[in-house]
Amino acid sequence: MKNWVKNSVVYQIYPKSFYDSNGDGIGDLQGIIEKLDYFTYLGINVIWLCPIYKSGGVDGGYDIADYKAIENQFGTIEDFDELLAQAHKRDIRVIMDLVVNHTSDKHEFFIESRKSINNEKHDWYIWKDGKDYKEPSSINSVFSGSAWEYDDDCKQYYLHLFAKGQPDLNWENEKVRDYVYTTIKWWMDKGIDGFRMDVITVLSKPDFIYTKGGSFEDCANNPKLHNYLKEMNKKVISKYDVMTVGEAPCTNIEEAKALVAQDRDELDMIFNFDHITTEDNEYGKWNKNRYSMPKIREILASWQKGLEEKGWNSLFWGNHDQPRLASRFGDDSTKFLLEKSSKMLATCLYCMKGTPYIFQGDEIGMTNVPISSLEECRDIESINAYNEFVNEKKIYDDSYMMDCIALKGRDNARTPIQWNSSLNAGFSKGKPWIKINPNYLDLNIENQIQDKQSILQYYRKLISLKKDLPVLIDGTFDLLDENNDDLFTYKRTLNNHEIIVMCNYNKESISIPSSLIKQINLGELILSNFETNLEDKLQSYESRVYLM
Ligand code: TEU
Ligand code: CA
Repeated sequence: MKNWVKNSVVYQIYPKSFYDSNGDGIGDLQGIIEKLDYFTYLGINVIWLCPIYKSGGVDGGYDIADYKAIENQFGTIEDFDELLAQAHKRDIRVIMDLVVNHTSDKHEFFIESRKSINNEKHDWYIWKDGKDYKEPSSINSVFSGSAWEYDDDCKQYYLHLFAKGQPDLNWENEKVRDYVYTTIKWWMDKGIDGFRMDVITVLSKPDFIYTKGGSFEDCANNPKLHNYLKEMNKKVISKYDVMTVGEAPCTNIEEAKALVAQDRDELDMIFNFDHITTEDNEYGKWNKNRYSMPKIREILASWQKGLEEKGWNSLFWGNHDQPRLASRFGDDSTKFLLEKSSKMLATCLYCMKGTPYIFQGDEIGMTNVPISSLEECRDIESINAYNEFVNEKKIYDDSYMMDCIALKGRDNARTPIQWNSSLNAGFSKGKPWIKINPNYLDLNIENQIQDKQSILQYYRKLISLKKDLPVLIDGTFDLLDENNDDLFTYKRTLNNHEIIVMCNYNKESISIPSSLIKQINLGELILSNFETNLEDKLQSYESRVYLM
């Protein structure tokens, strides 16, 4: 694990919603260039760009039609080169999004592949004959419906774990792997600093998926995955000073160790989702369940311990696929509670061991956006789920499904960044591609730069603390007071340096156990989301960091 990776704080940018420089209502690369100083101001040293490649336009850029061309709406490859140079000038590294489990159906390779079963690109994808005029097996797409789609030209079905417009690549085919490695090399020779790798754990599907069927989970972490990742690392990644983080849904700690342990020569770290899927039920995320802190504490602590010796954790609450952190895990019911809970959640997670990933807008406590009709939705996942649950299976009625989409839909994370209180929150001079959260008039970056007590200013302090204190980088993690249903308390230890972090996950004030009072009285309070701290109580969503 390279030191710069361990000492990094990554900011995830969803370009389409970050900043629009040319007034077409769509965020773009020149817009990111204009805002680079903002990352320096925050203390960010790595930015992760969600896909900016030519795309089929069905899944927010995650359906790539040309891996070496920039989608027109974001700009040109020269704009990208300028962004990279300007970022590097500011000691900001740039990692890109590698989406190679599938391509767009508009990719020239798939256009070739579907022409006929004898086409030389045919087995670059996963084609199977139907069975008695039905799909080859029973497996569902993550975006509703069957994961098989029939093609009239070559009279076969192709697999798509995601949308029809996202045919899965056949990683068994060495030509596919070599093409991916040359693509990675092409981007690394341009000077990028690494990749976030999309659904990297499902590259190798087990054979029964094609005959009997199964689930998305069955496709994760199959044996050949490690061969592919070792090959990718050996042939290209290891030749560069870069970082890799694999998106790894359905991955347990043992499987994670096999992916990120240094001696495995596969990935630097992964995103696992255990702590952000605790509310799921038989209908996945489409419910109104609220999380429980003790459950999340148990999960986060087990990952801290699980990867302590071998491997390295990523630390994230949200991303472009999750609802807004402040609404989902925090309390957005009043400005005061939004501020306190946002600061507490950042403290609780980012003081743990691992690399923090901050999703754009969470540093100012952006909240879920009020969505009342399907017309306001842009995300294929929500739209398809609505049709499945309301129209096809009649599991929910319109209003219940719209409530679930308002709570858990991915559009919540994709509303434009709220820069200031001017037209369109200062995001664009044109009509934005997606609804802007009406709370931008007060909840915006400009206001929070001025306000010393803002969430933004707190994030700046937290980020600099994280980078300044070796105990927060390399210290071990141990839970304290672990059966307390209200307080999440842990310590970090490095030689004789010790940090204690205490977080109240409740709106109500909670008394501090006397055993803890004795301990913290020996320390120095170095960070809190309250200016006055009571001797024996933590106030609403109060967090404290003590240097012992
Ligand atoms: O996400 C993988 C994935 O499983 C997501 O569908 C996510 O877990 C789910 O939407 C949460 O409800 C990656 C990308 O992050 C996502 O944006 C893409 O839609 C997906 O892969 C396909 O590329
Ligand atoms: Ca634009």
